[in-house]
Amino acid sequence: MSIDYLALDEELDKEEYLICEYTVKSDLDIETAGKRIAEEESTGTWTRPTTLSEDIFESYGAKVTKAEGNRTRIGYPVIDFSGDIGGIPQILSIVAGNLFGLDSLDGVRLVDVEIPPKILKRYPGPQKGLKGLRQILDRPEKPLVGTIVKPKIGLPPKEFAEYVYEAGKGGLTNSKDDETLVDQDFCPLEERVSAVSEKLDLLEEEDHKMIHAHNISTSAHEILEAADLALENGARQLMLDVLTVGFSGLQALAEDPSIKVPIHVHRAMHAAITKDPEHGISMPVIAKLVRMAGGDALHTGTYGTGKMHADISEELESKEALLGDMHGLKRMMPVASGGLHPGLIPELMGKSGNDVQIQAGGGVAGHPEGVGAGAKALSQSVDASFEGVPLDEFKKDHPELKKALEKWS
Ligand code: RUB
Repeated sequence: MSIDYLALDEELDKEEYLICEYTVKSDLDIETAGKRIAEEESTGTWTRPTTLSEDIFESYGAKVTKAEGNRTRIGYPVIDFSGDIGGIPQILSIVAGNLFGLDSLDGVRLVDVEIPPKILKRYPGPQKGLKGLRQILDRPEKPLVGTIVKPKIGLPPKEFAEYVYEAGKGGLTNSKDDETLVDQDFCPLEERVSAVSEKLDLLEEEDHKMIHAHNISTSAHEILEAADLALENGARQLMLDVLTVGFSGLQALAEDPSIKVPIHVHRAMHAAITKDPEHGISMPVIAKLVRMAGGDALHTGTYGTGKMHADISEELESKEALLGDMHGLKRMMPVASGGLHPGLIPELMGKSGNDVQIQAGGGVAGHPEGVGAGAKALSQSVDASFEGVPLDEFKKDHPELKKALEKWS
């Protein structure tokens, strides 16, 4: 074998390679572009090192297995990821590292990653996942339906908890902190968790199961401490902003034996990485990494129905990344959120199916009759769509839904 980084058409043993697919924008032909990536991220650099032997290349060099159109597939030998430490940071430094800055490439996008069992076996993945969340909430088939307490910041703990209680009375199964709320002086974590837990206990006594995801996104060395604080005060679910915290923070939380509650994963900042169709990392890749790291529910978008930018085919792939087979890792709950209101639910559920957590902040708190009515309207819309009844029909017997549709349709 010569040292040229190309092994085109060579069928790589999928057990022995981690395979990545990239799209590339460059004046270089696609084979050369693929070769530059493979060199940079394995045994090469901009020039041939005199220290590089054929043996080293053969054992550790990445191989370009496909180069067609603007797509290249590169196989990284499993041994490049061996050793007891390294984890997801090391995987990313290899498959999504320097390559993004190579001057000869105007754009590179990591669109897919296939992680072989030899690597995956080091990751327990979700502890609860989709099935666990459904069991906790005693909701076997219907979508979970939730809210994000609004305004994003500003409510003191008591009012915050009252919002959650009203939302639960309105039929919601889930609620959560917004991604920007953590432990600010106006709503400290400890007081917030304790006030919310009291209300969730009350709802349970009234025969309604609901959980609230408390945001503990903080510096790595404080995450477990924040989790302890929340759990001591009755937290039933924790939440992390995975990209601002980092995958390692999520993994540290998910794999800690004291964490027995599900982890809701927000993706704030993802669009800086995922939005450019010619550069960055696709959301399905991030979804696979979150599943490895142990998240139980992850925001994957609203299929263009809500306020956030959407690439619908990537959203479907993200859903598959959470729900499809991943060598034994539990399935995760996809979360559809961002600009939703009751009028959008039938279209959303047409794409998401029933395995989804639907949540609305403004679409609950902005209801003309307040949070309780907003929660009812959202639940009614989910019920109607689950039963296949058009909203115009359903609203006749459901005044809260009728009011919501008058405001937002
Ligand atoms: C929801 C909200 C969430 C977005 C994030 O509030 O702002 O943070 O869901 O987007 P509202 P994504 O319901 O009032 O819009 O889920 O796409 O990551």
